[in-house]
Amino acid sequence: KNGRILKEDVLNYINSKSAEEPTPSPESPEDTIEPIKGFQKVMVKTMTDSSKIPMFVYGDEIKVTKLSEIRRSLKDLPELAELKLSFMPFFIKAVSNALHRYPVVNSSVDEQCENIIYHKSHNIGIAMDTKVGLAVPVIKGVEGLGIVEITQELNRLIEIGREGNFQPNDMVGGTFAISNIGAIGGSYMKPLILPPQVAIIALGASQVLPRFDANKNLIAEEIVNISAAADHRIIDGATMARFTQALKKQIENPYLLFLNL
Ligand code: CAO
Repeated sequence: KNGRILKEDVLNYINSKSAEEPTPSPESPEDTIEPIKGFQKVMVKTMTDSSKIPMFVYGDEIKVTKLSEIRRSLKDLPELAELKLSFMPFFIKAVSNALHRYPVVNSSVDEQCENIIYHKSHNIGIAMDTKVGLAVPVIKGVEGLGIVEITQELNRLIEIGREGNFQPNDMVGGTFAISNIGAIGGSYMKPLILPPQVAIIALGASQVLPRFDANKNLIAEEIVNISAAADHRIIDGATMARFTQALKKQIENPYLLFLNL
């Protein structure tokens, strides 16, 4: 509906039967055949649809040195003892603040690409590597949440995701997505858009690297690479570059996050 995937669509698709073809027999008795189902089946459909989108990827590096310091100092506060505060909630908040400035990045398109639907809510999907495969549960209404509330919701989704126990409602309504492949490793990944969404970012692993400061002194900086993919039918490179720069500015100076700029 309105280009959005609803709970019923997820359930219908997961439960639908594969094409009425008999299961193929293995070519060799040593081979095994496994039917594609569940989250993997969702991945087949989403990624096949995604391949039809003319997309581009914009890349940059973000200094997370200050963010790391702040995270380290907050992490051990007794008030946050129950929470696991990673980089992610800060990136999620920075994305939402940047979406306020570039609303087309938080839109979807209908199937014929005749209408752009601008979403009021920032429902941020988080790509998760779970026991049952790739899942993208959604943190809803991020524009109205603070860092602690985002962390609570992320922790809840990671906890239930560990066993693949998501509720259908956790999986629908996404308007933008983040894939933190750096939690596993690797400095760069080209992410693929999850239609009907029109943009996604991937984050690489943070690395301490030599860089020059404003006075051309060599310093150690903690760096995360960001790759931002967008649907080029409705988002141009300049918009995605500005969106990413707005996000980068907040991560590099995390105090801006709290000003909701
Ligand atoms: N660089 C360096 N360290 C990172 C990092 C990064 N980009 N991302 C996470 N870490 C660190 C965390 O800070 C944490 O360290 P501490 O224990 O010192 O706090 C540790 O790695 C474990 O983090 P986490 O994975 O528990 O939590 P998270 O909030 O950072 O990430 C999640 C959560 C769900 C995004 C992640 O676990 C995950 O599944 N990532 C894979 C996403 C994926 O598969 N993408 C591909 C999609 S396309 O096929």
